[in-house]
Amino acid sequence: MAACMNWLVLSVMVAIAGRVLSMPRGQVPDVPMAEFLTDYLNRQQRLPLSGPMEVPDWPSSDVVLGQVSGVDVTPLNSDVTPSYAVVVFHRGDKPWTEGTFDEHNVMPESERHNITQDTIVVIHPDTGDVMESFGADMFYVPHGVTVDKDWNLWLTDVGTHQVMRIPKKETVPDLILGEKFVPGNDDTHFCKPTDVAVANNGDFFVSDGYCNSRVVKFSKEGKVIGHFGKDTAGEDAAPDSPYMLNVPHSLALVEHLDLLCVADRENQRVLCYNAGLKEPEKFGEFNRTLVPGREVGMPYGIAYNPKEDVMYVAALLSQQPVWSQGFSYSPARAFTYDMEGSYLGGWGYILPNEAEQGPSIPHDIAASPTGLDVYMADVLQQAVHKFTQAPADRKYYG
Ligand SMILES: [Ca+2]
Repeated sequence: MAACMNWLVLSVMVAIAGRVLSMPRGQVPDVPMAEFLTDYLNRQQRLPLSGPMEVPDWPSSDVVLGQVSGVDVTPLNSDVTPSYAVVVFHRGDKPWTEGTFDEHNVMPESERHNITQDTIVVIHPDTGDVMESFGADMFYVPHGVTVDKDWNLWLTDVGTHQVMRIPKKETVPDLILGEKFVPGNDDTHFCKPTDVAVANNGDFFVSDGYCNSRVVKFSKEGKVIGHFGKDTAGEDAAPDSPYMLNVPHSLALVEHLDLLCVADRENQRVLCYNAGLKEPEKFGEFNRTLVPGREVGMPYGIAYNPKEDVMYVAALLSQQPVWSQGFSYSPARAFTYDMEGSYLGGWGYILPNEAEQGPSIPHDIAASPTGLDVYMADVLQQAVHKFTQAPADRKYYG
């Protein structure tokens, strides 16, 4: 087993080293955070490389996406085929660029034209074909997508600073939170909200976001219950405090533990708090560190797999294969942790064909309700990837 894993690492390294070695010296990417990288490489050599393997040629070639910011899956329905579907949220022909916001986090008038393509694409988990698409002329800067147990879609638009709910089989929202184009930090305003997590009892949580540093809890009816989190850059900042956040970017609920886990992206850690579903008065109490600071880079997306009782973390170590110890090394983009915070392995390597297409940012991740498959959105590659643990589909690259 270990030999096989070493072979995998070597194959990936050699494949990408070959490409980078053929590049002019000036194009060889700089080593970011050299010390961190050495530690990272050591850990990857020490620990088993295990995790889902990428399924090639998924989705089908007729799936054309812009920047893919979000991915989630529908609940399981074993009575139909497929038993679940993959939902992707993307930015069509309108990427988030430097000019999208002014210095006050407001979209200038000149930027306020919404995306004319269907921003929500539902994909068949097996064939990779488009099953359905909608969401044209509704969104400005798509970000997070979450499907709840009743098949409602929860979407965040960082452009409008709003959170929307679209009911099952509908294409227009029945709930909109936040004031359109107006950033703020109170019960009726967000500032570039990133993600939503929905509990089985209907309570929901919003990570808010790029310019606020808080997580807000709402009742089923959309009434604010409470919030936690302060800005790391604030006056009373204590950078190591678990209550100081810097871009809470993704949420994952682990209901049987009554935990809400938060990808604290710029602090490069994943922390879990009491979700207050069983004991409401404890909402927001820090409970545990799942991924310690700087262990795997910036966590963009997190997803809990209840069948395996593990958390998947999509994180960015570097946008490029990195150069170290005479090799170009393509970092893993996804990691598995158990709920005690033990590192179980890295996976989701940038493959040579992807590396040729330019930088990669793993922006969101979702675990299938079967517990077998994992989907990862890559915002820069404008792609969604499928990974699987089903042995028959396993494929090693080299
Ligand atoms: Ca998501």
